[in-house]
Amino acid sequence: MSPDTAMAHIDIFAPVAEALAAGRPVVALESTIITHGMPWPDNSRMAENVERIIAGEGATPATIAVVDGRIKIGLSPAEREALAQTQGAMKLSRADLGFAVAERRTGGTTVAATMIAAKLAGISVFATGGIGGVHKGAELSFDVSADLDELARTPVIVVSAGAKAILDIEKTLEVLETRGVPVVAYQSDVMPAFWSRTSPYPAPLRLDTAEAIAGFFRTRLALGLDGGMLVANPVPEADEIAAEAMAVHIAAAQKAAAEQGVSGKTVTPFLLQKILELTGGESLKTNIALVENNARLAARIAKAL
Ligand code: PSU
Ligand code: MN
Repeated sequence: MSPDTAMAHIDIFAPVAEALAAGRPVVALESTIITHGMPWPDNSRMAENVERIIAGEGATPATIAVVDGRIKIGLSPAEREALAQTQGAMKLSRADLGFAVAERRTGGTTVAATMIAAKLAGISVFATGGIGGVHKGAELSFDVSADLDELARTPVIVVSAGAKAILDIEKTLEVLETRGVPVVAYQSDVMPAFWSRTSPYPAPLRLDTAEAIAGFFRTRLALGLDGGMLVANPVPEADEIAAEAMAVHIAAAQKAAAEQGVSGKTVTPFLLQKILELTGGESLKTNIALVENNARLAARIAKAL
């Protein structure tokens, strides 16, 4: 049998390969947000804008996905558009990334799977919307995202707007602390709550510049502390939805999910879609704004590294 190495399954888009070879800053982007997080054509426009923002900051964007069994590190505009319109794409995490490769499937990579792929390609900074975490009611459902374990084991900086407010933010912070994952709020003393800038929960750590975040990451590597770190970047004020308003919609979406018996991987996409309907599209506008905001900060961190 010929040796079957990771690189045999990976295609690095030429501009990304060039940037990596030259040691220029690269920012990874996930694709579950494209395949499962937003409807077409907003998902496509979002994906394009986010790449443009990263390029505008002087870094190279690398949207990561699995297409017909190939792990793509960076997509061409045509590939990105095709993915945005793919029906029935898988939602890939650590458990099924290898399955999609072996079975030549197509899927969006979650935070966990994107971290794995970014690390294989030598990319240290990754921008998303919100990470997965501990779901409300997890004491009964055991629904805890694999994103949290991945943050604990894979050395990538994940720039997010916190944990999605559909989650139990307090329990999510507890699990991250247990697993030794640093959670750094950017220019804030409290954890942001995805669509809202604030939550009742104090930020475990705070840093105010991209340089300081890069310095912290380097120090952890020097100390041999493995695993990644989570940066929580509050959505811009102009785009936020007040936490009290969101709480009503989140509760209604959760009730609908329970009534319809939604479970497992479909929970997060179901809740996001329901909340989009309940807010008349406002939640989607905010979601797009916060991803763009995270992309900007991620590019600055990548440059500082
Ligand atoms: N952020 C968004 N929209 C999304 C997601 C994040 O703004 O759809 C995705 C991410 O890919 C994250 C996943 O990893 O939701 C979490 O899913 P789960 O709760 O099933 O682990
Ligand atoms: Mn889950």
